[in-house]
Amino acid sequence: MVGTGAEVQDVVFVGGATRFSHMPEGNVPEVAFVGRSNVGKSSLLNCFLARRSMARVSGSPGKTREINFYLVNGAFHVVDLPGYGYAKFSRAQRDAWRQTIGRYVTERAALRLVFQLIDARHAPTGLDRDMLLLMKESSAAHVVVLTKADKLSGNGRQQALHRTTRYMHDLGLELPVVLTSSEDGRGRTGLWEWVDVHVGPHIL
Ligand SMILES: Nc1nc2c(ncn2[C@@H]2O[C@H](COP(=O)(O)OP(=O)(O)OP(=O)(O)O)[C@@H](O)[C@H]2O)c(=O)[nH]1
Ligand SMILES: [Mg+2]
Repeated sequence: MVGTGAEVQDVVFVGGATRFSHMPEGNVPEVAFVGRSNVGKSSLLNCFLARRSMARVSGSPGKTREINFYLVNGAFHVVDLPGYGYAKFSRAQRDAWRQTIGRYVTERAALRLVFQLIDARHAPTGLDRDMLLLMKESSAAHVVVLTKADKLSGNGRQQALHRTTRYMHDLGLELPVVLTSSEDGRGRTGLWEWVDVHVGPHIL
């Protein structure tokens, strides 16, 4: 069933928050998508949920401005975070976001799993590195997700996997890496498998 979209019976937009104190209360388990602006978070979230336009996608970076919560199958939240490092935001705005996202990943009790997205075509940036290291302080599981794999050849995809694994090894991290594309659906099953492991198979 996984990979067909049949595992998603129901998706409800719960709301958007700009501050930690405005996030939904309760202990519904959460799975978050984080990464640089324009890396493909909203697109991958739509692919994962098998919904064409649940989350807003844009060609220009900085589209997602709030932390958006979606309730899936009445069982867990999927969380779309604003991208970090959007150059057109002011320094103060970027610092504020960084703080909110940082607080979200380290303090949110319901957070079970973070998918950290990195563009498969590019080496991780300093901000990706900051997030990789910040996640050491989170109790949630952490999976690295390479995006836009459809833009690479088979050889390019292998190189991206090696480069990312080596980069993390140099940081003292051993994290799973999943290669994905929202265009062709590659890796979607892999994401669901990690949700199974960390949120529970009862959701399927
Ligand atoms: N070829 C290809 N393009 C993609 C893929 N995922 C996203 N894109 C494109 O990349 C751009 C940004 O996608 P979004 O999903 O809006 O990215 P985001 O990370 O949510 O961006 P912000 O909300 O601004 O942080 C859009 O033009 C998408 O169509 C993919 O897997 N393959
Ligand atoms: Mg977005």
